[in-house]
Amino acid sequence: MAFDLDMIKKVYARLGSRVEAARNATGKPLTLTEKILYTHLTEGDAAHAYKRGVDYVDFAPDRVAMQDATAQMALLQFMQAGRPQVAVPSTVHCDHLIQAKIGADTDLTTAKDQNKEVYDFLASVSDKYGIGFWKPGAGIIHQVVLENYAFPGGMMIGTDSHTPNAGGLGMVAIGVGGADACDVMAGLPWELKFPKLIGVKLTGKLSGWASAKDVILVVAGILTVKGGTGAIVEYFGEGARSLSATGKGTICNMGAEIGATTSIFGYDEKSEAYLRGTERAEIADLANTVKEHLTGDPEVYANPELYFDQVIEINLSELEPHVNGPFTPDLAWPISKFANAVKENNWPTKLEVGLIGSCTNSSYEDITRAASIASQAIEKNIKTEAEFTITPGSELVRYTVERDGYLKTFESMGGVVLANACGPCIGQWARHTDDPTRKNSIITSFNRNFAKRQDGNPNTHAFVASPEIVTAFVIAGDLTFNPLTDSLKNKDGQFVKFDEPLGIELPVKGFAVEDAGYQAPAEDGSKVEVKVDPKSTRLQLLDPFTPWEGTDITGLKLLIKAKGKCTTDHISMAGPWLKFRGHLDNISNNMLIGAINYFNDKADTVKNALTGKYGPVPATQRDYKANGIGSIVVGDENYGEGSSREHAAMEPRHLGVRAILVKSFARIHETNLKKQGMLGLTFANPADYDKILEDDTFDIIGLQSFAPGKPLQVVIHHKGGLTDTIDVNHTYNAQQIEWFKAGGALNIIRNQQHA
Ligand code: MIC
Ligand code: SF4
Repeated sequence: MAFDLDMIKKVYARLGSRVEAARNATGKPLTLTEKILYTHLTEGDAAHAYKRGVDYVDFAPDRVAMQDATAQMALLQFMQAGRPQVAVPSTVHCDHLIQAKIGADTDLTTAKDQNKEVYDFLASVSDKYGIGFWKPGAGIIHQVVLENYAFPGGMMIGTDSHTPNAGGLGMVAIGVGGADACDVMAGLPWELKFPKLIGVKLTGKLSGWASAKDVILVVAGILTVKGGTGAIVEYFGEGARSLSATGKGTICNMGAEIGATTSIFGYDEKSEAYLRGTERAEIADLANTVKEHLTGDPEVYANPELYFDQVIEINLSELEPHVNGPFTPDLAWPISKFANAVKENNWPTKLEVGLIGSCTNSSYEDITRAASIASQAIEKNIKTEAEFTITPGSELVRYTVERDGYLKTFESMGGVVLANACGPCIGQWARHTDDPTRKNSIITSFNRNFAKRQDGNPNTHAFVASPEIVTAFVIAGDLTFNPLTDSLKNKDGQFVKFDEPLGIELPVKGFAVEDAGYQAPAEDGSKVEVKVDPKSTRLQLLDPFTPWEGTDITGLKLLIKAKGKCTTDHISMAGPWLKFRGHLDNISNNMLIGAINYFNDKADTVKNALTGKYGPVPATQRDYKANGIGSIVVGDENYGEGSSREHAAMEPRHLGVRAILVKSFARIHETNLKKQGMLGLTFANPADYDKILEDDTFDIIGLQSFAPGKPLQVVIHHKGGLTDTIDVNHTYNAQQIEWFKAGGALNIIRNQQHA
């Protein structure tokens, strides 16, 4: 049995008393989110009422999940912590490193061969430290976690920003960097600023083309990519209870795109059915005994405005399917307005490729709904115009939908089934195109659509929609087509319309699988040896970062002033670079190569203050490092949005950048910077961003009295002798200041170990 029933029993055993204590402490009825958070406080804290968005709080999560692209760094750090075994149940999932090129079988074989060294490393580290290992081909982390480990009322952290997917099954599941995972696996508490709460009340019931995906597409439009920052989004109402558990998972998954800490639904009959359907009846039985604590208090849902910081209401009965994009997931278009938007903005109307699947949308229900559209292409004799790929989320789903004939349906209308992995979603896509300089359109049922994300091509306009809408567009091959209202000409010259999609939530014959792809760790891992070849280009043991020098930091050069959107994809691109995720020095060659230089509007071209010449960002920074000179990076709003990858923080740290100064940060990235001993600072006055000039040098002042809540100063020395002194804010608490001083959180654990 993969899940840990004893652990769940322990959580449920303290649930009631923790809820009671928290009700008394706050003097109020509680949301579901609060109940779970209070249940997972480290011992002794339960009687305190926390200020949302202000107080840092220590939690003890029940589980850790890591995917292969981030697990390498997480485990390289864990190996330095000096512990014999992980302190909480943990798993590794091999999903990100499989490139989609030809089709599932060939691609998987190629991946196993090309990534052998990394897979062997992950498998042996897992074996040694007691970590469950999901082999390549087993599926995408979030789908596998939902099917096997997520449980109502639990708390999990995962080294991937879409970890919140498990919120669909009532778990507080939060994306973090590898250093955070390392702490939790080492048995240390995990801290988080007590989140604000956004309530989303769902009324009515979905029908026709509208799906769970459209709920989050609409929410993304309302809240934007920053709107969920610092908040947990809790969904409730009769509409919430009408959604399948996997539909709920889709909504929580893509909550990452609005920057939310996580999203969650309460336990209900749909959750119970899903637990039973995935062979976890014991968990359903247990959950039923504490049901009233696995949802918010009735008073809260009756008057949500009194208990949430913000409330949004959506009527599912009136919900229109949406298409979001291009280039950002929060540009939301109702399908009835989309054709016009495409024409007005001059986006390429011809659809070249449609892609369904990914961790967001690859449930049995998703596949059946998409297949019900695909089968109409065959029945109604319509030619499929665009290319079509399908990535199942897990071997369990893949095996079952193959058995039930759905993969065949896709294949017979021209679809290609890819390996159970991230593939095109993370740029692991060898897309064949005749001319990459041509503006072109693709549509996916994934979650992210930043420039270059899927195929590395800045000319690709990527849109996001539900799998059934994607499938209809693939058949039409035209983005100005509205599948709800328009007709298509079939091969017989007749005009035909699509019928509404039909889906099946859970397989009537049950799920089936031959080999789910799980490998349990050794009972006693002490004899297992983990080898890293010193000549490897893919893995490199970590050297500790140097501690703070104890003085103000002066004479810093400006590495880059980034303009506009600067996501983790801009800071540490994925795709071809994924292969270096376990080798800090090699992956540092991608540092900030996607960021746009404010002064020349170009990517990867910055002025080297030592030579006056323009060159690539990583090479320029290596030159500063070689000369013993530090630097700073300046950025705009929501810097570091997107992924949890801590490489985006470790690379600048490794190459000698001392501070990142921006208008605002995305949560995970800000924490990652702190963990690695970097200074993550924000302009007290955002307009001061405009004061930063290309030839400036910087001093960071006030570090000797670095204290929580107290701004620091940055002196900007302009060319010609003028200076500006500006206030910069930070959110470091006392503990995080210690991380900075020690040169990174890991140095503290390591020192404790050697003490
Ligand atoms: C993503 O969707 O961007 C990823 C790839 O899953 C990342 C993790 C990574 O960069 O490895 C995420 O979302 O955290
Ligand atoms: Fe993988 Fe894409 Fe999901 Fe990230 S969003 S875990 S890359 S499928």
